Amino acid sequence: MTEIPEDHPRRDSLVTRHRIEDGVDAGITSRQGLIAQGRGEAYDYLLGEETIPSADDATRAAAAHLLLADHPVLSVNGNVAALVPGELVELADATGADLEVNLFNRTEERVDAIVEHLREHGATDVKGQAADARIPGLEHERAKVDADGIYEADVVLVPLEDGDRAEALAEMGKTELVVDLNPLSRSAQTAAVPIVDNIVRAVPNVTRHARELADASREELDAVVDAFDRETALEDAEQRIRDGVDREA
Ligand code: PTJ
Repeated sequence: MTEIPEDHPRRDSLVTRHRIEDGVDAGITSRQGLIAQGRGEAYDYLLGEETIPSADDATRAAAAHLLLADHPVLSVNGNVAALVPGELVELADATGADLEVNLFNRTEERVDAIVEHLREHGATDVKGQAADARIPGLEHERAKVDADGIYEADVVLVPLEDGDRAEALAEMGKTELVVDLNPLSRSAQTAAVPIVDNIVRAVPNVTRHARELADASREELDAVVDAFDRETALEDAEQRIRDGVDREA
């Protein structure tokens, strides 16, 4: 890999891109993951490559949902595993959530490689290998989930995907927290909490909020959830992308 100078104006973006390339080389990320990363980069560029205020509100609401949940699960695909493996383990620790590998382009080799990769980053228990249940109404491989994981979860964090699983999980009555840089994507549009931000900023941000809220009462957590408005968050992100400025409060 070419050395990227510390002062390169697009350094963060290039480092992130190389992490996806490394993920492909390591058998963690699918080749389609390269294309997904390119789409994400374009939206991130238009968002100003920063966490906009409404995305920060969304991460706080997501943290509150995870802390209120009986059984929260963080779903992990090949892009997410390449970009934020240690950060996901920290979020799971901060919220008591399970980690579960769930892939669109599923192969058992790639599931095993991601489970191993997460273990190398400190995870003790990673679900997704049993795949002994199915999400109703989905024909493709992403329907395969663990019976004691995503299948029975009440709150699921769903980062970077194309939307039909998001819709199917919503139909199962689960609360979905979505991370996606495209506010118009089906998954962002379906989510109870759409976090329109780069996964590399969003996951540490949810962890920070979860730690701040660790001693909050159920009433206080409910108030954080109730104060969040998903439509406003989606409109704010679209406004930032279209006009480069935030909406007036
Ligand atoms: O590992 P697998 O087999 O489960 O496959 C994972 C990918 C991501 C390849 C698969 O789910 C896919 O093809 O997704 P899509 O349809 O390309 O959708 C990815 C969405 O994530 C798009 O809306 C992108 O804008 C968004 N995205 C890409 N990179 C990031 C992102 N959102 C947040 N942070 C990113 N870094």
